[in-house]
Amino acid sequence: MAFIDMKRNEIQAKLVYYGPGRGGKTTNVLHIHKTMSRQICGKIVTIDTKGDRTLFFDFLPLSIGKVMGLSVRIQLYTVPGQVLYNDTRKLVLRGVDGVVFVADSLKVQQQQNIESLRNLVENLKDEKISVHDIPLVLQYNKRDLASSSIPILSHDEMEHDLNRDLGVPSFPASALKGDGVYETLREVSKKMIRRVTHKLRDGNY
Ligand SMILES: Nc1nc2c(ncn2[C@@H]2O[C@H](COP(=O)(O)OP(=O)(O)OP(=O)(O)O)[C@@H](O)[C@H]2O)c(=O)[nH]1
Ligand SMILES: [Mg+2]
Repeated sequence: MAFIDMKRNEIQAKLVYYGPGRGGKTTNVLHIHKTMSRQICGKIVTIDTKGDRTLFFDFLPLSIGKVMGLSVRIQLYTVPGQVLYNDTRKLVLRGVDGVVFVADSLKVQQQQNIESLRNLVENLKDEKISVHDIPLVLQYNKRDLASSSIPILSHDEMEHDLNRDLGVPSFPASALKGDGVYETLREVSKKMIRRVTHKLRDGNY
C-alpha cells in the first residue's frame, strides 16, 4: 500500500513489472531510464542478473510531480520471470500498489503468458489483494516482430487469452524500440494516483 511520508510531504507508491521470463520487463525499465529526464528519473539499480535474465530485481525511482500538495514518487520494480524464482517474485510484490503485466507476443510463449498471469493472481491473493482490485494494465510486447518471419500472436488472441476476464487497459508495445512503453506507464500511474487520492480524500490513510 502506498506510503505517505508527512515529514517530506511525499507519497511513495510501488509499481511492479510482472510477466514471463524474457518478456521484456527489464527492457521497459531500461528504456524509461535511458529516455526520461534526470529530474524525474533516479538511478537504476539492477540486483543480480545473468546475461539478460533478472535473478533478483531491477529498481528505478521516479518523481512524477505533485498531487494534493504532496510529491509523488513511484518506485518501479521488475520481477524475475523464470518459473523457479517464485519466492523472489513474492518478495518483490510485497506492498505493491500497481502492476504492469508484460506479455510476450511470441506464439511459442502463449502458455508461459497464461501461466505467469495465473501466478500473479495467486501471489497477489497471498498478499490479500484481488487482481480485480489493484491498478493493473497489460502490455503486449515485441509487436515489432510482426514484420519478421517469427510467428506472433494476434492482438485478439492475446486479449482473449489474458484479458477476457480482467477487462483492463492493454497496450501493444515494442520495449526494444520504445513504442508503447510510456503509454503503459502513464495509464498505470494514472490508475495508481487515482486510487491514492481517493483514499486520501476518504481519510483512509
Ligand atoms: N524484438 C524484441 N525483443 C525484445 C523486446 N523487448 C525485449 N526484447 C528482448 O527480449 C529479451 C528479454 O528481454 P528482458 O527485458 O531481459 O526480459 P525480462 O522480462 O526482464 O526477462 P527476465 O528477467 O528473465 O524475467 C532481450 O534479448 C530483449 O532485447 C521487444 O519489444 N522486441
Ligand atoms: Mg528482467
